[in-house]
Amino acid sequence: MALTVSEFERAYKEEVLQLFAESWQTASLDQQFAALASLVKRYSASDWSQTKQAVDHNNEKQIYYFSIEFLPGRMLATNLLNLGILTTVERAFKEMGLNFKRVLGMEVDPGLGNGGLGRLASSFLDAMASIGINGNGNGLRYQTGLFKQDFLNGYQVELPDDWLRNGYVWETRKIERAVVVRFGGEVNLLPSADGRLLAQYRHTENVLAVPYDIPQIGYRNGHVNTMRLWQAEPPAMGQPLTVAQREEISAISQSLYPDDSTEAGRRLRLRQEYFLVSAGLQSIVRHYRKTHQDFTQFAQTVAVHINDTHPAMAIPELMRLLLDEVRLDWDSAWAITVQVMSYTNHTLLQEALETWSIDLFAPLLPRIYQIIQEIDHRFRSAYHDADPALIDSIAPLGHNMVRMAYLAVWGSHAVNGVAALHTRLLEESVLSGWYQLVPERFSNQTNGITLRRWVQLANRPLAKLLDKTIGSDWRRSPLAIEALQPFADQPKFLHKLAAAKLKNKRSLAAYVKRTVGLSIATDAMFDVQIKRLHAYKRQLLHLLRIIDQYQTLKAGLAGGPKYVHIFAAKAAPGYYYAKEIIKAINATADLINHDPEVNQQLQVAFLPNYSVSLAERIIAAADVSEQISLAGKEASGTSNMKLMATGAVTLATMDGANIEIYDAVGAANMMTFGLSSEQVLQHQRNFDYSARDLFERDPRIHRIVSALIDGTIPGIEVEGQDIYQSLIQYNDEYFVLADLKAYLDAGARLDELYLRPEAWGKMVVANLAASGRFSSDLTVAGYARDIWHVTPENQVNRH
Ligand code: 26Y
Repeated sequence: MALTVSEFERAYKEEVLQLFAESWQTASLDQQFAALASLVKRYSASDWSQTKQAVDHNNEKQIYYFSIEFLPGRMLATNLLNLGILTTVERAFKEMGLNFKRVLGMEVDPGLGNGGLGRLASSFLDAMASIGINGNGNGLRYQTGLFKQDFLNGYQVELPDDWLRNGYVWETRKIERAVVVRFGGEVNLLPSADGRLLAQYRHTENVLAVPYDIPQIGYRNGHVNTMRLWQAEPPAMGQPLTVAQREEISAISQSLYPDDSTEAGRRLRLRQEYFLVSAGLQSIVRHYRKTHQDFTQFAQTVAVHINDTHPAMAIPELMRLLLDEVRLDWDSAWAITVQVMSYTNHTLLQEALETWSIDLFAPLLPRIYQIIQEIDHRFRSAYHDADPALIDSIAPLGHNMVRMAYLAVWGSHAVNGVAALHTRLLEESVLSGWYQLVPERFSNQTNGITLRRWVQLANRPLAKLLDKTIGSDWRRSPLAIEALQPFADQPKFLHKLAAAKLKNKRSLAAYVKRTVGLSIATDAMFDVQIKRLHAYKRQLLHLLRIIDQYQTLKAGLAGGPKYVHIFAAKAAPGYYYAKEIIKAINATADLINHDPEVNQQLQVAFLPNYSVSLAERIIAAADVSEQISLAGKEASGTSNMKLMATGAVTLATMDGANIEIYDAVGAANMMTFGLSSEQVLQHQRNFDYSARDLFERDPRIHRIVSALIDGTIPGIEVEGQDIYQSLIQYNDEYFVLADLKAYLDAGARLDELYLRPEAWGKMVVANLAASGRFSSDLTVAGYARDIWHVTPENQVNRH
């Protein structure tokens, strides 16, 4: 939008006055934030309304991205950038003598997700708006988000995230769009006038689903989509409810499950999933009916995307609506459902594949269960010629279980994994039966990231340098950053690049000082591992390298570059082993940071409360990106992309999207090591891996691992023992010791390169130049083409 500095200033001052009866000079930071955000909302309102009108008017297809998690991050800077008024507003704030950065920092960072899957969902919403497709989010408005993490004596403590305390400026409550979601009770199928059975419900628990809409502004294209979050409330009318009943209802959208891989709190979780799906689909169907006579157009105008299996009940729920309310016959309803639905899988971990026991499921969702039984029955009949053992092993209903992934594949026309290796492993293992049956449904859609957020906003020094060096095309066309490649050989440019990095390191160092009181050396290599804490992600492997560096320094054998190791990671509250790793890292950090013999060369900072906004601070300052999961376990990873896109070099196993990064930058610009997923599989099949052998035979490994139990690291008597046992006694499920030697060697090679600034700079440039392909604009363009069958208004091409 067009806006001059003085126009903005006038509007802003008026906004402060109107909202708070306060002069702009005396307004608090909170008020400054609120006034600016409210103005931005106003600026986007007409585009928002026009986008919605155009959709209806032109009968355009809408994508609904159903996800139990969203991690949008702070939205003010993004919205200003996407409206095209960021620099104008910054200039105005400067003129007024106000601190723009601090105002941005007043915004809450909604933690409505655990990690990768939630952040991906939000990045897709940004991308859909930015490439100009009608794509809406459908999620839950959790009253409390993911816990805030603090450390007490090195242990993780979880604090509630009361993110709505001061209201959420971007949302609008749409009570007139509320729908009722029913749980429990009895369903009877009664004959009706049209000769078909009519589902009659009795004694159901009725929950009011109230939508809150949040605008999702596209990048400088006037396109504004909607993220809709549902809140559960007791219905205003009907039977009076007891306090306990009301609480049970509100509990549905009370809190996010702070768990991203293991099963937990089953019943409430199931209620959340159905609530999300039913509310979303009821509102879609209702909207469609307003503008259409019949359902012949439904699959051409609606696509529903299921983000992992948590919303997979969308399949039977859409069937329910089409059968019971629209009154279509089964075959027509099923044909529509399959055309509408598509499903992304995000995990290969067996324990994260969702199943529901029928004992729990059937009484809570009787009609949905009936429909799943029918789906299962018809699936089995459709394949009565096929191998019965195969069919039985992949049918939606298993032994007393609803198998959500299988239901999702059968009810969707498209299924995808999130990186090439992940998709291949899905086809070969987790979903191999399904791949045999319906191979045409499978495709790979490698994840992407919002480069605008990670580069344009979170790495301003780099962004400025890019503008000066190659012009600003890269801001709109991600692949245009390839033009940077020739500068890999220009020492002057490399110098500026290093200066930009140093600036980012200084900002991060100031933050670290402020928050944890540690002064980190800004002339050190910043070696970063940021992601959820999980055994398979192997933060332990990183810790063992740090112990090795410590022991080397203590033995008086210095030599490598100065190091600052930076961790950020939350562990699921019930994940005991992950919490032990946190304690072990913190204890090691404590030891190292306080030892004057080593702390000039080596430091460790574990920053509490990893979140989108903390990631924004860390990533721009990183030199090394640790992506060291056991091969075959990390579906994709996305911090790997964020880090390479902002000038870090990747130290990685051949896992997830690390492989695509490797393909993009080449062997010379990335450091890979360790077992391949095939080798891991082979060891698992042959039972020929012995961690104890490695420990006993390799003196270096022996020395490193012994530090966990011999008192080297004070304060981990229990944790050190447990971790040691997991490696030696229980044979190291994640092959940490198997990869340790290769990891240390790879690290040493990286050290040598780091000590040669030009060699390092070359690698950084190669990474930056190749980063464009990881833009989620391109990823989403792939979904649009292969899965949703819509054409973006703004053309973006991956190839
Ligand atoms: C069933 C339930 C407990 C559950 C809840 C959350 C299961 C899984 C999850 C979340 C999974 C997740 O975040 N997966 C990550 O998705 C990213 C985006 O595709 C990937 O980059 C990352 O490798 C994967 O671990």
